[in-house]
Amino acid sequence: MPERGDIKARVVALREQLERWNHQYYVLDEPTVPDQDYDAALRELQKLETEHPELQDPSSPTQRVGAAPLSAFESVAHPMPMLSLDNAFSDEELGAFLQRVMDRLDVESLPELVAEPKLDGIAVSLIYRDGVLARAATRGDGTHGEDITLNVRTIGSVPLRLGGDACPDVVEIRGEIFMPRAGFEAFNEYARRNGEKPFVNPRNAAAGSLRQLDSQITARRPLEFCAYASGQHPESQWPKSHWEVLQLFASWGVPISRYAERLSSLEECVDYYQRLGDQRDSLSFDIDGIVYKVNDFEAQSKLGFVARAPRWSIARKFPAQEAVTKVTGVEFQVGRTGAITPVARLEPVFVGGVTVSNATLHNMDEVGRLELHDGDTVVVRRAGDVIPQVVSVIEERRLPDAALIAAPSACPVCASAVQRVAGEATLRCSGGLVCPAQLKAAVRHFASRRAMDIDGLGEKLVEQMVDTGLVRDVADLFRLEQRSLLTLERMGEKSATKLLAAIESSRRTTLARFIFALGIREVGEATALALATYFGSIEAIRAADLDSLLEVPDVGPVVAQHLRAFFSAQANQQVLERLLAAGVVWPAVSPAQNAQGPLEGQTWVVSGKLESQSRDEAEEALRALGARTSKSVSGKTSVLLAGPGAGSKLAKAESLGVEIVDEQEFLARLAKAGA
Ligand code: 9MJ
Repeated sequence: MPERGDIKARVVALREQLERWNHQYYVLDEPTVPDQDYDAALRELQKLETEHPELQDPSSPTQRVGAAPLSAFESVAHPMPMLSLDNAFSDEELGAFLQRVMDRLDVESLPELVAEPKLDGIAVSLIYRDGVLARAATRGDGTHGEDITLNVRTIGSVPLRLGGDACPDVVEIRGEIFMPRAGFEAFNEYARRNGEKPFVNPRNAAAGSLRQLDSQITARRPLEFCAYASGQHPESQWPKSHWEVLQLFASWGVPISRYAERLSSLEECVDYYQRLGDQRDSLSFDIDGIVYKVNDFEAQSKLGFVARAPRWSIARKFPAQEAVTKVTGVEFQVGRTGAITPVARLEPVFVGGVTVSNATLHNMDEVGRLELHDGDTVVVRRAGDVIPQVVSVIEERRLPDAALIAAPSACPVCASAVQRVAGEATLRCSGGLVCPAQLKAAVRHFASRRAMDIDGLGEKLVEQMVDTGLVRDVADLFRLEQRSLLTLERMGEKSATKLLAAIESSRRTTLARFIFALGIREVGEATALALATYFGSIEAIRAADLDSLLEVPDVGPVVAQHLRAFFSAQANQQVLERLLAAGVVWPAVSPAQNAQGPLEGQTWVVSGKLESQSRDEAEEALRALGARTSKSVSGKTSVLLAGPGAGSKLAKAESLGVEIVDEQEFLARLAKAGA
């Protein structure tokens, strides 16, 4: 039986170890131990605390899993009011604010400012007593908020104990709790699959997660914290500026924004706004503007407050990503695989920096969940380059006799029966390539840049070719003649000659591109590449049975079924024969069955925004070539693929001397590896 003192020492050591790992994982974004080691240490600590209740402690990492549910949140007073910010909606308004600052301070030149992204989450106050998180509260009305300590304890990036050498007896740290976009998407995907209502946006998701009386629910939500201000703090030995406070927080292990910068002119402020605005879409979290703050505390107190906003700070807002408009109708579009997508036609509305007149409704489940009626007033969201979406309906504004939007029973394009696979939300037209909509989409895909790359075969042209019956399947493209092309509208001799030359040169392709171009369900570029690398020939892929298809990295049972279904359909076999007879060729690929992928042994990290594909797709392509992929840069990383906005991962890779490649180089390497 170990001594009680030994047990206590072990408990303390485990807590320190777990908090250190937590900080490395959540704050520094640099995991240092495998999940199993973390879980094993946590379980050991949980066991010791259960066996020795006298050693339990509210700041123990075991508390991060949540506590017993509350019946209500308590109202708590803020030691100092929590302020909101005034807004500026143009450079002129920002300039006027800066001028007022100079006038009030009676100075000729602008004092130093700190600029930081304005996080779109929930403002909170964290009070630490003797370095231990003692209370967390929402902003509420600014003077009183709700005590959400148990919920906030579950958030991994909130230190339960401040690190560093000296921390004050009492200090209040203020900041934002938010849900990163990836966590929001994953959470909503999970909610949709389980028939729960998805959240409208990451901000609502963060608010909803913090509002849980059961902190074990909050513990399962992907929330993060970022500090941006102090509240109550000791008078002596306190920093003289906002910037220094941020550095002090960081030295205690509290996450701060890595985008904060010190600026000293209107030009620099405008430039910062533009730079962050350009990065806005590729950030991993939502921001709705830039906050500028006078850095020096003495200047701040000279400036003081008006109403509930400080005179030393302003929020310059970005264009709103949500707007309210009316649905004028719902159209059902038929995609390449027959999937029928409901699209809302909207009264044009300016949102996310552009005028939007259509928004996706995803599928009929989503329409059902929204209970969308004709003419409904809705909230539309357009974040980044994501397709605009209808996120919610304002029921109070529904017209009295509006009709509920119903699913079509026949394909709106070819009138074939509509099918719905059990367990799938998608409606599908059963017409296959008899359906002009599916055929058009198949031809467009076949000709697209990353497939057969037929230059000049645009959407309008494909439309005409299918409507006039010139093209009945993709193989017909290789039988087009100058004479028949000239019958199409707006097609002159010159364009026809050019198009025929483009079709001619597209015959020489790669096996991977050809497989991708066939448009087999769920066979994207990465899977096509994996199939080409593994089998080496179209004959081998056609002939492969389910078992051998499942041997291919990247191919699971669903994809294997789609492949078998595609290659066993007689119509597809005929098209394939005709394509090969038309002289589609590619350089021989030596089959890699049983051999290693060309990137075997390498670990890649993908970061920042890519032009040609999403990060997930790039990772998939790398894995198909045998590489390992990881989310964080470490000594084990072989190559970092860095797009714009790669940020801290780029800095880390540079400091570790990890090879860094841009997207162009990445595509060149994929091509060399047989893509
Ligand atoms: C946000 N939301 O990111 C402040 N904020 O400072 C930042 N909010 C703030 N600062 C004083 N970065 C009051 C609010």
